[in-house]
Amino acid sequence: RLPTLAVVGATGAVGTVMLELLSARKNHWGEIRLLASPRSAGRKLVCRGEELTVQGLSAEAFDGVDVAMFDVPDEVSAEWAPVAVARGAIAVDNSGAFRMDRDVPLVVPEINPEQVRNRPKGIIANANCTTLAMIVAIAPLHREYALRELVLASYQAVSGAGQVGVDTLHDQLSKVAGDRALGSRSGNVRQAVGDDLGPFPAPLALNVVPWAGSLADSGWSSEELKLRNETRKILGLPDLKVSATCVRVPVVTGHSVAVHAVFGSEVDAEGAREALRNAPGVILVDDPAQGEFPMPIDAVGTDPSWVGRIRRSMDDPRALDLFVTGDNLRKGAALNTAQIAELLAPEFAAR
Ligand code: 2RA
Repeated sequence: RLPTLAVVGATGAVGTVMLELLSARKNHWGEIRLLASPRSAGRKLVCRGEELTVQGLSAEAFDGVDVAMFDVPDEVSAEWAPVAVARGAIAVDNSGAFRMDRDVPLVVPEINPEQVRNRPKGIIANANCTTLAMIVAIAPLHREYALRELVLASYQAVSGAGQVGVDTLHDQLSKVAGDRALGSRSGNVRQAVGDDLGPFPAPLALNVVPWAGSLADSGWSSEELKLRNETRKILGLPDLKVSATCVRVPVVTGHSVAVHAVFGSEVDAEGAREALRNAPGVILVDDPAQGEFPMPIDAVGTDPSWVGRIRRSMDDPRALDLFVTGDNLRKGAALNTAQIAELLAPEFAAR
């Protein structure tokens, strides 16, 4: 039989992309049930060409559900994923609530698909969008050269902060548009943008902000720690050295990462390109002479991680520098969740 799928958080930024993906991908599902906060209950959304009515989140709403995807804030997942499991579902969670739990696998289908079977809590976690953009490109290089260290700088789109992030950037851009004096004198961009900074600590229009997430120990941001911890867990390298600086940039969709990767063996740029050409979930775009680079304006709306600017370090024959871009709402969120759920669907065929 075809399993029943619940999409929790169906009306959010990631949920919206999820409905598009479920409509476009090969169908694995019988009933699809859309769940959201009570204030969205009753809204009508289209999925697989069918109009569906959003139901309010409740324990009973999970009755008969085989797989429940969660695209909601951490605290909502922390409360409701165990409820879904208690009602008989497998939960696939896109929040940060369970990612580092020892009893919850952190799955990227191109890298560790077998781990979906190892789920003592009935929960499988999806990685953070910045980790996902980078890791699909790093894993094939790790297999080739044995990764030892990563030094990362992210360039994160405002949609990572949800629809409110997107609205904030557009509002700010309309306030600064056309004023050619802006940016040439300290303070005037702040004045033009005004006090409404949305979810960001500083204006994003005509600016970059070296901050994403919340303050963690010793000045690191939560986003920087996620990159480190999740990369270690997914690659099974608990001692991997990772230093990251996460930066928010005025891009609507598409997280990018500049990567300096040090390996255990000598690397060469063409060998790295070859490994990436053959890797699942990766597209190689590396022809600077023709102006071909991985960029968010091209990667948005696509499934793979775009990789390019591949160079062997001039100072270390074991190190590569490269640039990766991926759609943070697709592979960074909805697509990876959908791929995990699809790995589970065959379990129900025999029931
Ligand atoms: C962000 N990574 O870009 C976060 C979203 N999960 O803000």
